[in-house]
This record gives sequence, C-alpha cells and structure tokens, in this order.
Amino acid sequence: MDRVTARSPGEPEFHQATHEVIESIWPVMDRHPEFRDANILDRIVEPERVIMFRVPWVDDRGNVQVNRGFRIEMNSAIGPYKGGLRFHPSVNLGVLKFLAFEQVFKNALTTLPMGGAKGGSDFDPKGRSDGEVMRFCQSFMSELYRHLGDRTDIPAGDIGVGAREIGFLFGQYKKLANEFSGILTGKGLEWGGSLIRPESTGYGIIYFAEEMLKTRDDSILGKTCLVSGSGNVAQYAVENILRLGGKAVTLSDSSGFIYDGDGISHEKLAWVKELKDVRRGRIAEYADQFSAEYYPDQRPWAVEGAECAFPSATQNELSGEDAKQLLANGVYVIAEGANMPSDPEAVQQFVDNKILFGPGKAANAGGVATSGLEMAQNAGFTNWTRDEVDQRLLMIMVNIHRSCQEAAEHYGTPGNYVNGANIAGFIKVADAMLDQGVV
Ligand code: NDP
Ligand code: 2IT
Repeated sequence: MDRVTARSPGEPEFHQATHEVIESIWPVMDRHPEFRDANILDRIVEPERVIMFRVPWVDDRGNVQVNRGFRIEMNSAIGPYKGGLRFHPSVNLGVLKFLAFEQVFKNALTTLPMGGAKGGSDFDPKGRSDGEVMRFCQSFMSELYRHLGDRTDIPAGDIGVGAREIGFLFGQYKKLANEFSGILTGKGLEWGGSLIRPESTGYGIIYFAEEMLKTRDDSILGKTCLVSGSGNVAQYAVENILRLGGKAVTLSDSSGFIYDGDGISHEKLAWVKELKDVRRGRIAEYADQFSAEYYPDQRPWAVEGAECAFPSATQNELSGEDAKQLLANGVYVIAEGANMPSDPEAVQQFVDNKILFGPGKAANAGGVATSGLEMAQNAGFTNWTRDEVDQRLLMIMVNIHRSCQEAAEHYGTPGNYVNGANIAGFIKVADAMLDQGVV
C-alpha cells in the first residue's frame, strides 16, 4: 500500500479500492508463493495503459469548451479491455483508476473472457442540449476510436452515459473507422444491442440478493427495500424487486431522496423512466406527482421499516454512520448496485455484524456480464430472445454467488462476500498473468 500511495498520490478512491483488495487477498499470497515470486501484486495495481486526451467542442452559444477524456486499460490477462464510460464533473484519473481496478475482478467473476478498463470525462451532461451532447461525444470518440476494437477494448455506459450517448459514440466510431463492429456494448436493439442489457445491472443485483437470502431459507418476497439513485441501475433494481414480490420505497438523485410508503409500482416506475431518461428532470418531482415525501440533500439510509438496501447511485454514498443507522433499523440484506458505494467503515460494520452484504464487484456484475453476452451475439451474427438472455444472466449471478461463497469458505471467512469476491476474482487473473509471463 505504501508503494501504491507513493506512486499514485492524490487518488484517494484508488487507494481505497486497492486497500480493500490487498487486505482480502493476503491469505492467498501466503498460500501461493508463486504469486509473490512473479510480483503479481505490484503488477496488478499498475494500469497496462492510461490514455488522457483533450476533448474540445462547441456549445450552442458558439463558445469553445474543453474537457478532459480518459481511458484506463487496466488489465488484459483474461480478455480484451472491457468497462464503462462515465461522464460526470467529478471524474478524474483517480476515480477512473479505482473503477478500472474494480472492473478487473468483477469481470473475472462473470466467468466470461473480459479484461478490465474504465474511461470517461469530466464533461457534465446536465442542462446540455442533445446537440451539445452529440458534439461532445463526437469529439471524445475522435481520439478514443484509435484505441478501440472488438478484440481490443470495448467500452459501455456508466454514470451519464446511456443509450443516447452510446448512439452518438457509435456513429462517430463507424464514420472514422469505416467499419461496423461491436466496439461498444449497450447498443440500440436495431444496431447490434442485446435484449436485457439495459435491465441487466439492476436485475442482477436483486438476483444476487435473492441468492444470499436463499442461504438463510429466505427471499425478497414481501420485503421492504431502500434504493438510492434513480438512473439505469436503480430503475431496474426496482423493477426486479417488484417482479420478485418485494416493495421498494425510496429513490434518490444528487439533490435528495423520495419516500413512498405505498411502494413504487410499475406505473410509477414507468413515470420515473420518462422523467429521468427523456425529460431529464429531478426526482423531487415524484413527490408532487404521487403525493410522496421528499427530503432534499439527504440519502435514504435513515428510513425505518426496511429489511434490504440497494445503494445504486455513486461511490462513498453510504458512510459508517449510515451503516450504524441501517443496522439499528433492522436492515440485514445489502447488495451494492453502484461501485464502492459503502465507505470502508460501513463495509467493516456490515461484515462484523454478519449481515448479507454483497459488494459491488459481485452484486452489480450482471451489467458487464450481459455486455459479454452482447459481444457473443455480435460475434455470432445472431440475437437471443429476452428470456434466453435473462436466464443466462440469472445463471451467471447464481454462479458468481457460489464462487464468492466457496472462496470465502476456502480461505476461512465463511459468509464474507467481500473476501470471497476479491479472492475468487484475483486468483483467476493472477493465474492468467502467471501463465503469460512478465508482460
Ligand atoms: P445513471 O447516470 O443512469 O444514474 C446515476 C444516478 O446516480 C442518478 O440518479 C444520479 O443523480 C445519481 N448520482 C450520480 N452521481 C451522484 C453523486 N455524486 N451524488 C449523488 N447522486 C449521484 O448511472 P447508472 O445507474 O448507470 O450508475 C449508477 C451506479 O452503478 C454507478 O456507481 C455505476 O458505476 C454503477 N454501475 C453501473 C452499471 C451499468 O451497467 N450502468 C454496471 C455496474 C455498476 P443525478 O441525476 O442527480 O446526477
Ligand atoms: O461498472 C460497470 O460494470 C459498468 N458500468 C458496465 C461495464 C460494461 O462494460 O458493461
């Protein structure tokens, strides 16, 4: 850790993510001297390649704007670089390195052949017209395209990058490369996308929670759930909670959260999708529309009467204090939809209290797994049905749950999904790196 912090100063999120993994895998290093001999640890925390570039574009008033673009190609030991793009003003090198690092282990857990990467920009799409977003995406891709390829690096969406942005990015790639190939996932259904990819991350975290509950002969049926965020992941988490007979009572955005004691129904959820994906409004409007409660500048973790929580907005949105509150209120199932939403103190409390805690790199892996299924369909020039993709997603989540469980047990911490996910992901990548020599 000293070497990581000295070599990458000022990247707190990256230090946080690496620290957690290094702690979990220490017993693995003790049992595998060959990993030490090959210095796998120092190699795995160093990105294989970092691309940083200027993204100039012209706004609607004719002013020239400049943003910064990034792609972190972290590790390609088990497959081509794979991971999303994030457009948000908080994006910087350290944030994307943490996300790329997590992605390496997450992708390994899916069992599909995908290495780890992440990219994005400090561009803020909020308040920007479709034309501005298009021009920004075109400028971003004008540099990124030379680094992509369906066997090289395949980005997808993340915060601020959804169907609209993927469309603009794909169009520009196709124009520059003069080639129609699957260099992005999350594509539109008419041009190479997969059914269920939009739903997959949200659906997957609820499937993962259901697997954790099964270990205690329990299920989501009849449970009350707190969900944060109101974007792609949160929306489809709510949809799957409904499908499995649970009740979601909260949603949030960066301005505050809503509480709906009657539960968020399919009809209300359809309204939220329109609000967020089409009108791009604030979640506060939900409270007016459906006579629900709105709490500005707060997160939903103090709400009473719930058994489950699904943080699905952003990193470090759930603190040690929030964790105390959740535990005191009787929440005993948590699956992370976002990447690293619980801070280290919160994670520690969940683990110490032996609740069912599914860390992001396991619980939210359904999104990238279904990206892998989209790549498989593209490679085979075929399309699978909705049910077929959903069934495969379910099986992948069941398998991820099982490998986390087995790794945690094998290394003496049964029920600890944090250790399980880190260890199972790490061993697969470390073995591949060992086989391939010092490259
Ligand atoms: P979206 O852009 O669709 O939605 C993001 C949501 O989180 C919005 O409600 C947004 O509110 C809120 N949010 C974003 N940043 C902040 C912040 N700094 N503080 C408070 N709220 C914030 O993104 P996704 O739903 O795709 O992503 C959500 C999380 O899930 C991220 O951590 C992402 O990395 C993770 N994830 C996404 C996957 C995917 O396939 N999309 C796969 C696996 C993980 P507002 O509108 O106000 O900004
Ligand atoms: O964090 C993630 O796993 C994603 N944003 C999805 C990545 C992908 O390539 O589908």
